[in-house]
Amino acid sequence: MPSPAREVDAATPPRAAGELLAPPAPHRLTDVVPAPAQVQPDPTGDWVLPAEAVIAANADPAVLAVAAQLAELLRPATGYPLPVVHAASRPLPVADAASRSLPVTDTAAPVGGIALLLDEAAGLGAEGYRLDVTRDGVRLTAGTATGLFHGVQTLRQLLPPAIESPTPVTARWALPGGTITDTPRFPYRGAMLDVARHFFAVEDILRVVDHLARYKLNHLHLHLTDDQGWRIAVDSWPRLTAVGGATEVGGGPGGHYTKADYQRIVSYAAARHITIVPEIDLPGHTNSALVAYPELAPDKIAPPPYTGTEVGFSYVDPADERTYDFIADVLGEVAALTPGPLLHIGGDEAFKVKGEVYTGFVERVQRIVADLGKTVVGWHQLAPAGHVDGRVLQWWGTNADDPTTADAVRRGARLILSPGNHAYLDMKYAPDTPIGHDWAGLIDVRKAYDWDPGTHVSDVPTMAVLGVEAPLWTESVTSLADIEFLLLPRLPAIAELGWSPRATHDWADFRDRLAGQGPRWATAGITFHRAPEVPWPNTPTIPTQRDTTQTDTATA
Ligand code: TNX
Repeated sequence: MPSPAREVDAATPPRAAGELLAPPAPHRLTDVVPAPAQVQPDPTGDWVLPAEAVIAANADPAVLAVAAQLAELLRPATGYPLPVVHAASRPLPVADAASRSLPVTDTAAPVGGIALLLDEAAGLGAEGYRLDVTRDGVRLTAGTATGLFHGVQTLRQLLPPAIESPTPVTARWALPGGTITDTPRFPYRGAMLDVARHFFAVEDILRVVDHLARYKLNHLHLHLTDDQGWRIAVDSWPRLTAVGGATEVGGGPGGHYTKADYQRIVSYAAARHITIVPEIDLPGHTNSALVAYPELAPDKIAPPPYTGTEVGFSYVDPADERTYDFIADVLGEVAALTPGPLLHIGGDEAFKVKGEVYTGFVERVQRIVADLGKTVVGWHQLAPAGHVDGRVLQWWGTNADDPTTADAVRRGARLILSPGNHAYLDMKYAPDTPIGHDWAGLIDVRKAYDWDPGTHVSDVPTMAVLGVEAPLWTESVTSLADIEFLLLPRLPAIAELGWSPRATHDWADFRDRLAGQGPRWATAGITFHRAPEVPWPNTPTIPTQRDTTQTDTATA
């Protein structure tokens, strides 16, 4: 497994004195992933973040929270105090005493600072933002705090990669001048993590949330249950986790999330403008539930726990009313913990529940979800079942000619696109990739990038496409480093398909912008795959410890 590329490249010659004196040009305004909708560079507007900069924000709690997040992103590497102040005039009651003595400006766009401003009339929609970098400072404008949050991710990428350093470094914190106006192509942009095949600690999930946030993804789908383990606490059926949660692929100890754990994930994600989509996979992929509650099994006999990687053998009894009590209880408790509107009921690979028995089962479960006030999502195997308001199908096929799904769309379903041969993050990059599958083919970065969610499935109009999702199944994935290795650099490719206008689609351009992310990941200590088709910079940026004899103005 490649480890983060942090080692110092001993072969690099010392830089010439002239090179050190000449300030490096800031990044180009276009060096952003996902590609922004509109970029108007203004070379006369380059700006360098000064040590005394303030972050001014509207006196709206959600905006102030984004301002605080921006400050937290910039403080470790810069070592600057970056106090958050009201854009109006008054300083905030910040705990940090040093910040109270700093001058507070009266203007909405303080000279020498960064302003975060809500402007509902700016026409930027639910998630868009505008970023203006001028010689006087930076102004981020959006109609929502979510838009400002996405703008902060752009701002972060426009600073030198050393901004990712967890400790102070000496750098010229330059931003390229100009204006970015940016809104997403699709409203749903997500990733999925299978925590059932292997269990992952809450901290690992929070770190995945951070990776999603960087690339403006807004949904994290958690595959919470499968044959090998049940991962979410359900008070009314406690053996699901006590018994069903104690296994995983390969015979490891498994684990589960308490309700408090799950709520921690939900609120951490919400603070990053990401919605959790919980999945309870039904009627198949249920061996762990059957081990815990044999009454749900068709033969009422507890199967042995399963720690292999086959699929399609287990199912809850669709002919027993007790099964629907179970489902109503489980979905009720999960819905109550989940503020987001979507509830995923799986539906895939239930090979032993066929025809009308399957569609009848799905229709009943869809009604249970609707009665809970949630919108149902399921894998596209749900397609033949009757429509229910708002229903969303997650398409994971590899043959885009799928009349059954197209027909469900005609009956009102919307689609999330996760084509197995482009978006599946558990597929190997190349034959020698040490982990992952290849049943849907090999997926290198170009394969992940070169498709169009808007036109991918035959006879499905772009209007019916809610967005994209990159699933990561974890049969062969056992650590956070494994997760990151498969996620990066393919997740940004899927993120760009979900966010950027189709007109920006260009492999050569994407490849070059993606290459610029490598030094950021390396500096932040994030594992990634050095995909050979991406021109990664030869020398990863090595954060140098801040030289305290050198002042910021000397380097600026
Ligand atoms: C198919 S994709 C599955 C999963 C496996 C995955 C492995 C889908 C809805 N079902 O159960 O983990 O393949 O790639």
